[in-house]
Amino acid sequence: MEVRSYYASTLEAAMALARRELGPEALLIQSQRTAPEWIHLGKYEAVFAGEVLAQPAKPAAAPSFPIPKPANPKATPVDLVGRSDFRDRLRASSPSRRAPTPEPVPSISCDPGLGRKGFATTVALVGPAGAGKTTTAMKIALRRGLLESRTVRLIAFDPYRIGATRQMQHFADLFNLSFTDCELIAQLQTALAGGEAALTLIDTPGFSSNQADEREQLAACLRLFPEVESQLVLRLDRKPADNLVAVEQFSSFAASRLILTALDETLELADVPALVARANKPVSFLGTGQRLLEDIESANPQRMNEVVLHGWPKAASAAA
Ligand SMILES: Nc1nc2c(ncn2[C@@H]2O[C@H](COP(=O)(O)OP(=O)(O)O)[C@@H](O)[C@H]2O)c(=O)[nH]1
Ligand SMILES: [Mg+2]
Repeated sequence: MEVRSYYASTLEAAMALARRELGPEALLIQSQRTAPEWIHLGKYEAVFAGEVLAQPAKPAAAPSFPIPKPANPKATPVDLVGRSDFRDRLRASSPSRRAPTPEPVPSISCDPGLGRKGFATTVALVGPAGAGKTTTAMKIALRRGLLESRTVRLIAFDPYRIGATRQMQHFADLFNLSFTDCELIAQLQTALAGGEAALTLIDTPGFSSNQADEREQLAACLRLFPEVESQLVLRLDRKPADNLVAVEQFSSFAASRLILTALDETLELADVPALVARANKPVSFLGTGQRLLEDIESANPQRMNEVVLHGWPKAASAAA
């Protein structure tokens, strides 16, 4: 696993360079305008993590990540987290730094929490395929785990797609996190019964509509563990009707919060209040892009108000 910076005159070009060298599974950790001392390399920097492909299409035009690489590659993540610009950008992107807007929307309840009271924080991310469960788990692991110096444990359960858990495995390797890959419900049960961390995140598969039995089996397994809180992940660029169906389909998980992703991919957000009302649970987090570091926000009513009224990214610029 390598962490590399790619520089180019546009962000898209920097990302294309990274994908060519690290492949489509590479994780975008951070993107930004290049710091003045590196500006000669390109106006934009994209920091990616991934495996260098055996035969890149072209020799790397990109320099390696501009921090000294330790002899032990496992130490790289610590350096990444310790990088001052990594932390500064996180603070700068924190919603709490943004000017509050006066008009709350009482109809959208928000509760940006994790886990159940009285238990070690253990959260299962459930929802349809492609909703952003895996990405959000990694974002939460970074923001609410590593950067708050909490021990993090990742559990991935996805027996249905070959290689489905590989991306999370890469992520865990990169940041030296405990990772358990479960292919059977029994393995998941054993994993939940043992092991401890301040924050445990369980990534689950996106069941198709003909996998109701498998879905119910997983829900029943999670119910055996009172410490597990399920959060339902829904993608806002889906048809509103499909999200309403998903709310019903995943009802046996008794999710206590909603995570809404892909805010950045749609301007049509007028249905969000109705969706949240139907789900009858507060919104905890908003996914606003693919970048693991910056593209997650804690939900709050004012922010939801802006987003519903002005869409994204208008709301973002209004709040910045
Ligand atoms: N634009 C955008 N893409 C996202 C967001 N969250 C996840 N994605 C992307 O959506 C795709 C599916 O996400 P993934 O986490 O694998 O979904 P899962 O099947 O629910 O685990 C990936 O390409 C992610 O990078 C988001 O908030 N905005
Ligand atoms: Mg996934």
